[in-house]
Amino acid sequence: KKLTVAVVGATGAVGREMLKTLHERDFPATEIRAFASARSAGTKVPYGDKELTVQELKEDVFEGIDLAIFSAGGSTSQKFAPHAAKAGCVVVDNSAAWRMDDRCPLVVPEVNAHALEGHNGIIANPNCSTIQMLVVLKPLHDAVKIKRVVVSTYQAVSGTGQKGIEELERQVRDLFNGRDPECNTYPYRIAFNALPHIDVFLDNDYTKEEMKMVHETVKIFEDPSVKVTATCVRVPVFYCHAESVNIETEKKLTAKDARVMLSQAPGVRVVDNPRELMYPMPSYCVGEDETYVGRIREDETIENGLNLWIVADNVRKGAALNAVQIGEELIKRDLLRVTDKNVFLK
Ligand code: A2P
Ligand code: 11C
Repeated sequence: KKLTVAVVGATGAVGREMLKTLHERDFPATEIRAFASARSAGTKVPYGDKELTVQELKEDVFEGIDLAIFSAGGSTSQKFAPHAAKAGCVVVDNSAAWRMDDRCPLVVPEVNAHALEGHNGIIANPNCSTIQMLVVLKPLHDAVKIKRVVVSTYQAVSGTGQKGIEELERQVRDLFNGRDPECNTYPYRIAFNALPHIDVFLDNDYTKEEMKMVHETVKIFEDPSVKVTATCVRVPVFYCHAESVNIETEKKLTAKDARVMLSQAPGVRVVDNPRELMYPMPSYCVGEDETYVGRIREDETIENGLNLWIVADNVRKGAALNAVQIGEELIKRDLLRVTDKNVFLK
């Protein structure tokens, strides 16, 4: 059966990983098309051992495409996703543009795949730091009900895309060569530094990245009673976000039971053996599909609480892989169609 898939933003850090993931997982596409801005039209991007010629994204390109996976920034998604849906093409969007829109499911397949039922053509991929946290917290929430989450993140520069990766590389090279590093992407040097600032500051003095973790958790868990407070920090790591997560639960769960529960959870890998110095780290998790968790300890300051250390490849499970898994789930559930094509373009 014919199945045409498009990757929008195919020249970017996430777009390239999307093409790699589609190929590696044998996604049942009969044709793959790559789109980016006019700047890169005509250039090539790898797909397995072949290359695809990048086409310019325009409003009318979606005719005949069944699924488009977008990772080309919020404004591109805002503008083009409704045209895709109108043409009958289902969009899985990796930007923040549609996440909190009531018409769009926000999905982590291991957590809330059921939310795909009744989609209207645009499905949102959550923020990377939310995805990895919830893959781990979901089984705990189901078992002992999480009341409150306190999270601090250690986020890789690839979260900013290709330009974040280039900035860290260039600044490290400059510093080792005695040059003053220029700051183009972040307001301060990221090399050998830590910036408590990801995305823009909001009126409440939190950053937008921090508030994404708050609001997306409630939407994905379908549970407004879960309180989340976050501090998001950019660190000089290329790939993989790490998170220190403290949870307070309604019922008691020992660290030992949490380890057993998490070792059976879909998409989760427990690496937690302090005596052997075994714990997850970005260097350990690059290129991996699973979300890693370790340092599981009971919080000794409250009745029912746990501390966890969660690491995942932000470009993979945090973006490309989660989006491709949504595509797989849409096929499995026979949902790769747009019932009402006019929901987003009136
Ligand atoms: P291009 O390479 O042509 O600029 P990253 O997140 O790594 O910065 O990548 C962003 C991706 O989004 C790139 O593939 C980029 O394409 C694409 N992109 C940015 N703006 C647009 C646009 N207006 N239309 C289509 N693609 C865009
Ligand atoms: C980062 N989490 O690490 C961001 C990247 O809302 O999709 C993804 C931003 C978003 O910078």
